[in-house]
Amino acid sequence: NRRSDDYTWTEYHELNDTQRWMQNLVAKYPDVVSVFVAGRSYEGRELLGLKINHQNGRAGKQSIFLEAGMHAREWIGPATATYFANELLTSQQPQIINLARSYVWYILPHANPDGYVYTHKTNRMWRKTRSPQGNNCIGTDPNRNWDFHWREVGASSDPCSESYAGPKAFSEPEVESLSQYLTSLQEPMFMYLSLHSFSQLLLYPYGHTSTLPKNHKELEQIFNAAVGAMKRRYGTRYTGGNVYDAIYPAAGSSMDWVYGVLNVKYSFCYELRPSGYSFWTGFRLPASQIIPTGQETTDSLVEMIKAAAQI
Ligand code: ING
Ligand code: ZN
Repeated sequence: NRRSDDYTWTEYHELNDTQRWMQNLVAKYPDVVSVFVAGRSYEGRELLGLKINHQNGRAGKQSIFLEAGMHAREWIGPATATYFANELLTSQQPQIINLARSYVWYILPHANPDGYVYTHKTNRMWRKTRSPQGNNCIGTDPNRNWDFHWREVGASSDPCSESYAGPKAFSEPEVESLSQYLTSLQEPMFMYLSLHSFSQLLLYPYGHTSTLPKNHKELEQIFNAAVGAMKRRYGTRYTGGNVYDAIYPAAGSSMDWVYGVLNVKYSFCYELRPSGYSFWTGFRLPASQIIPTGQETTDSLVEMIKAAAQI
């Protein structure tokens, strides 16, 4: 299939290209790949994702859900999600082949498609959704809109704020429908992963309190394996920990909701490359770094999942 082979990781893609790439993968790997629609955005776009499920793999598999693109301007997230999906489908490495066959994979590259389109067409620095709110301001922060300790801390009630939590929990169709979709999945969920950028951090719950989650010892063990593997290939250094202490108080994220409400024991969020604090350059990671980021993040995910499976 020529068109799906045209898709590359040497540039950032528009939403339509990535959605077409996903549809082409179904044609290319009909026994393994299907697409799912986890709802629709405010402007009516599909929340389109890839399901990778090897029928000849193990019986009674658990799922791993990888979400990216919740924040529109964080372009390296979707690029890394599709890179990783491509690895699961094409890698010859035994560890990755094993990973692809051992779980049912759900990969959602664009959890906020309206925002992503807006960053291509109008404002590269857009973060939120695109639904009209009060005071003539647009958008809710979808990573403050989940119904778990909603708006308690680190989330704004000002519709013009970049971290506006929305008028109520699950006010955003993207967030509400994704939560419904997650609830509806048949397989028990082994792990939930959320890709953001930037700062090179690996985060785990919670964002609403400094009290550590019940299985924090396990989470720290998995964290150490994942951060160690991230450094192996290019020396890329990650830090992190629980959201509240490692970055800032932030209630209402997808990671915390999946952990706290769906009771998924292993829920993590990567803040991908680059390191540093420059607002202006941080979201504009050069396209030449997509592949290295994809490689090291794949290394990290392999070790993360291996460490979690050994617990
Ligand atoms: N950072 C995340 C944010 O939503 C985060 C940090 C991750 C908060 C997980 C809560 C839970 O603010 C970026 N860059 O978006
Ligand atoms: Zn983000």
